[in-house]
Amino acid sequence: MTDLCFATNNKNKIAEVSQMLADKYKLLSLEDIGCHEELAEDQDTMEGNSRQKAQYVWEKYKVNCFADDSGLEVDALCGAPGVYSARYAGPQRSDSDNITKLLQSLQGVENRKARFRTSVTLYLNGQEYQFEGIVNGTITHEWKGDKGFGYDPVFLPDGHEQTFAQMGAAEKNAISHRGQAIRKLVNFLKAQAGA
Ligand code: ITT
Repeated sequence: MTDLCFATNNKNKIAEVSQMLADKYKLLSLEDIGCHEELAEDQDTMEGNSRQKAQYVWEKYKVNCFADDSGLEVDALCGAPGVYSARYAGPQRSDSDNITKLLQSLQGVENRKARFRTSVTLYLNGQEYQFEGIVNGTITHEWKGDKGFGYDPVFLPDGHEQTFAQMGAAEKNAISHRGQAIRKLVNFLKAQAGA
């Protein structure tokens, strides 16, 4: 089994991906590799941020690793909040403040098209690979549902009648930006491992 670090402190993300990699890779957390510092993510694109985190871990710890970064891009807001999605309404990183600000910004706006995007960067034996996942949808006028996190209560994916916050985790993962990017990563890793 090959060791592979997921450069995140989010335990839910690690559990989810760990299952998908089955017995080919042993998934390690930042804690597992002795990395206790906060990883910088101060680039102005999601690709830049996922690269920054993965590159840092590879260069400092010499462990194969990957990192992700996601955000919501709203057409009528010229792609905002994008890479700044977590702090859209301020440094407190409050999901409800972010949604309130988003709905206010879109008050009276007819074009409600938006997409969630995830960038994943993998460092495998010093080589860099990037994977992307996108899900298109619209921003609703009201909050619907109480599952998930972030902007889920106001994001209605195209072709569906429920917001992400009304869906179960498995249903959301099957279509979500993060689910798509992680599946691309997993398929690539399985091919590398000769699965
Ligand atoms: P880590 O960097 O610690 O992994 P994070 O909260 O910054 O956690 P992301 O980079 O994945 O998570 O996403 C940045 C923000 O984009 C997140 O705080 C949400 O506001 C929003 N977001 C990303 N994915 C989302 C999703 O699936 N549903 C709702 N909002 C999401």
